[in-house]
Amino acid sequence: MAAATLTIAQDATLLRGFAAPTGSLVRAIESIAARASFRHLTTPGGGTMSVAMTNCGPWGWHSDARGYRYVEHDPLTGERWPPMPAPFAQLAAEAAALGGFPGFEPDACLVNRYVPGAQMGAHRDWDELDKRHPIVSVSIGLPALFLWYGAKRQGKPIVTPVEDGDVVVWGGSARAGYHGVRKLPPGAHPAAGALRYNLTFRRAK
Ligand code: MD3
Ligand code: FE
Repeated sequence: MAAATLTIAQDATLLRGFAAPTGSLVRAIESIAARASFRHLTTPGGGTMSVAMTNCGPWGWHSDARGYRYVEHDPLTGERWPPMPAPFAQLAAEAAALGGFPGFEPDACLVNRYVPGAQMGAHRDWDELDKRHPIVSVSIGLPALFLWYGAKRQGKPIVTPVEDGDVVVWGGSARAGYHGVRKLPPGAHPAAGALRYNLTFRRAK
């Protein structure tokens, strides 16, 4: 059970420590990455993302010169993405229910890996078919600052510190919100070393 729940914005809930301890999640991520390597995707605009990504589950998020989309096969290997571990799906469903979204069955889990200096600019998650489903985000390893911009991509964000084991559930009126992650400061974490991971669970299709 989460130690505390905090409302970041309407329909955006932070469940502090809900996924702790995270050692087993880190080991599961390492075994996913052994089959589907972390890679730095290119954006349609020609840039390269500072966050390295891989996926597990039936659908994986992908970006290249052609655009953003979900794909069933890892473009690096041609193989299906590694299966979503049952504890991942269960964690996402339990968190979603606590955040007010019962019955969440994710079919995609994007795994983000941040080294110090990596960041994610303001964007919204908009490649999923049915925006009525929430998104669940699990923070692992080094602490970071979530940035919440809301309806517009510009302006001053609400800044929320997130730590190892914290889970954010957002849907409803927050589903269309712009958000990002501030440039990761250096540090060391017992489970994840000098890294931050984020699991982002979505219903893609
Ligand atoms: C909801 N990744 O992969 S938290 C993504 O930490 C992505 O790697 C983030 O955004 C990450 O598309 C996951 C996203 C987030 C940030 C701030 C928020 C969600 C928020 C503030 C309020 C509510
Ligand atoms: Fe996002």
